[in-house]
Amino acid sequence: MQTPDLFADQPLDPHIAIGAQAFVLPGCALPYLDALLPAIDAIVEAAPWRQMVTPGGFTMSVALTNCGALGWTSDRRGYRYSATDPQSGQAWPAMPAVFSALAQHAANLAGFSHFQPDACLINRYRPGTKLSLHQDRDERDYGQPIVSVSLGMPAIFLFGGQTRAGKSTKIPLKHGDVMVWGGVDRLRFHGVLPLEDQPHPLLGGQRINLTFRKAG
Ligand code: MD6
Ligand code: FE
Repeated sequence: MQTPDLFADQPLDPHIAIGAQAFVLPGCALPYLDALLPAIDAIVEAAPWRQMVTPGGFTMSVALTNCGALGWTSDRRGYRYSATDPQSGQAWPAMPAVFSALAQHAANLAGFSHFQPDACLINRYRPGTKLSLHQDRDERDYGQPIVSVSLGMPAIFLFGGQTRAGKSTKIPLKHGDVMVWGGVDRLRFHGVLPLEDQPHPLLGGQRINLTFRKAG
């Protein structure tokens, strides 16, 4: 049962609807930063940034790593989730508690309760790098949402339609913003425009994106 009057004078967690089941949660990650940034450093130490090759033979401009039980990988044979880092043969670093806590909090705010991510893809953008329009369809259950955290330099996120030809909306994302999407918006095309060089006070000349999924 809701008790509307009790919190009537408190501001709601800010959220911007960009689809029926897609939201930007501005600044949602900021309270987690003190724990989040050292945790990212530890993951990168164990599983360093690398640029992967797409099935089409192109090297991605964005560098990536993963944490959690499953990690997203790409090579000439295709895209897949793997329990091990192909570079080391070892399991990916475990998902830190602060990662899961943030992802669950954001999913709850967006109306997806009980989100339990088993994969976190970590992308690193440098000035000039971009991510072409794509769908996220390598996961088993499209009923599960995706939670995406932006850190460091700002970016323009392209939020497209259900087909590649659909019209895209440009969504500015800044340090600490979180996007959550699922349900009817789960397979929307999306991408990131080439990053401008606007160094960030904490993270310098990079944007780091954490994308949480329930992949397996
Ligand atoms: C990025 N994100 O923001 C790339 N995919 O760096 C994605 O490709 C993405 O942010 C699915 C859901 C949210 C995302
Ligand atoms: Fe994606």
